Formats: sequence, structure tokens, C-alpha cells
Amino acid sequence: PLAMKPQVVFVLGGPGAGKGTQCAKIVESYSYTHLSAGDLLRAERSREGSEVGQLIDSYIKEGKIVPVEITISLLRKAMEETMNLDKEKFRFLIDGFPRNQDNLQGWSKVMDGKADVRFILFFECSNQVCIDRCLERGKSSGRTDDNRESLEKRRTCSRRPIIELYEKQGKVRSVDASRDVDKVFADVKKILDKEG
Ligand code: UP5
Ligand code: MG
Repeated sequence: PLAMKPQVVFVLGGPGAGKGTQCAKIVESYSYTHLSAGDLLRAERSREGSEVGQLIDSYIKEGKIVPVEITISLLRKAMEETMNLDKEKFRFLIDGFPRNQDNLQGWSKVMDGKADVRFILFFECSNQVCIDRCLERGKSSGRTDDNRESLEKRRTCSRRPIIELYEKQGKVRSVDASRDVDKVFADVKKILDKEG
């Protein structure tokens, strides 16, 4: 039988909006695999022998967007590995990507025809709530970008243009992410149950 084409949901929202938290809850009850672009980049940064570790490190600290070729190759590899292990695992939550037009073009170039982007799960959250959550997390996360200086820079890389683009295609599913975790998840479930 033909292998299934990966079915992708892009999970977007500002730093600290709760993308990772909600994705972790989704995979408990739905047959999705969670791939955080940020987590994959951080893992590659610390991988011994990585040729791009240093580069990733400096981009993340500065809150800048890592060159798309690097991110895509990590995402692609992760999807392939998952599907090689279990061909039933073809549904992916891609968290924190694409962040800008360049990311999206990079994706289209490599993945058009190879994966379907089903919809965008968008966690809407005010700037202040996002910053507060990241600063709170920064007390224990060890993340080099959970500080005020990096957060200012992370914030400026707005994902708005990407959301607007997908809105035109009717693909954005928004959730008010400023509420507590369980309330947010209740809305997420409604969306996923409807999308099938
Ligand atoms: N928390 C979560 N939900 C809560 C709620 N409803 N109420 C109260 N607290 C809540 O949550 C953040 C914190 O808030 C946690 O302490 C959590 O307990 C609490 P989390 O779920 O981690 O939020 P998330 O949206 O995942 O925030 P994150 O900081 O991971 O988002 P970013 O988009 O900033 O980070 P990411 O890891 O995606 O990217 C980091 C960097 O990598 C980028 O800045 C960039 O330099 C680089 N990058 C790229 O270059 N390209 C990419 O494609 C991706 C990343
Ligand atoms: Mg995250």
C-alpha cells in the first residue's frame, strides 16, 4: 500500500503563548506527533559534531530566525524517522514554524506535494502575558532566550503575516490562549474533534 502523506498542523503563537504545553496535551489524546522546531534546533545545537550548532546558538540567543534550510532539514528528518518507525504516525503538530515568509517559502519549496498543511492552530495571547510566562519559566528552564533582552527581540519577529496569509485560505483556527491551561485545551479539543 502507498505510504500516507504527512498531514501537518502548524501550531503558531508568540513566545510563551503555550504552544508546547498544549501540544503535549494534544498528543495524550490524539494521534499526533509533536515536533517543536525550537526543540529540534536546541537539540541540534547541543549535538556533538553538529556543524551548525554554533550558528543556531547565536541565532536563538539573539531571538533571530535560523536559516530555513537548517530548520526544514531537521523537521523533515524527524517526520521521516517517525513514519519509518510506524507508518500509522503520519499526523504532525509542527510547533513554532513557519515564523516568516522566508520560512514558508522554504517549506513550500521542499514540502509542497510531499505533505498536506491541514490548518493552523493559532494561540492568541497578549504581549505582556507572553513575556510574564517566559520570565517565569526562565527561573528554571535554562533557556538562553528566557530573559528580557532576548524576549524583546523574539517578540519583534511577528508571525502576523503568516497568519494573515493562511486566514485568506480559511485555514486559521484561533484560540484565546491567555486563559488557564485547561480552558485553552477545551477549545483546542473542540477544534480537533471537528477537524477529524
Ligand atoms: N504556560 C503555558 N500555558 C499557560 C497557560 N494557559 N496559563 C499559564 N501559564 C501557561 O509555555 C511557556 C510558559 O508558560 C511555561 O512555563 C508554561 O508552563 C506556561 P510554553 O508551552 O513553553 O509556550 P510556547 O508557546 O511553546 O513558548 P516558546 O517560548 O517555546 O515559544 P517560542 O516560539 O518563543 O520558542 P521556540 O522554541 O519555538 O523558538 C525559540 C527560538 O528558536 C526562536 O526565537 C528562534 O530563534 C528559533 N527558531 C527558529 O529560528 N525557527 C523556527 O522555526 C523555530 C524556532
Ligand atoms: Mg515552545
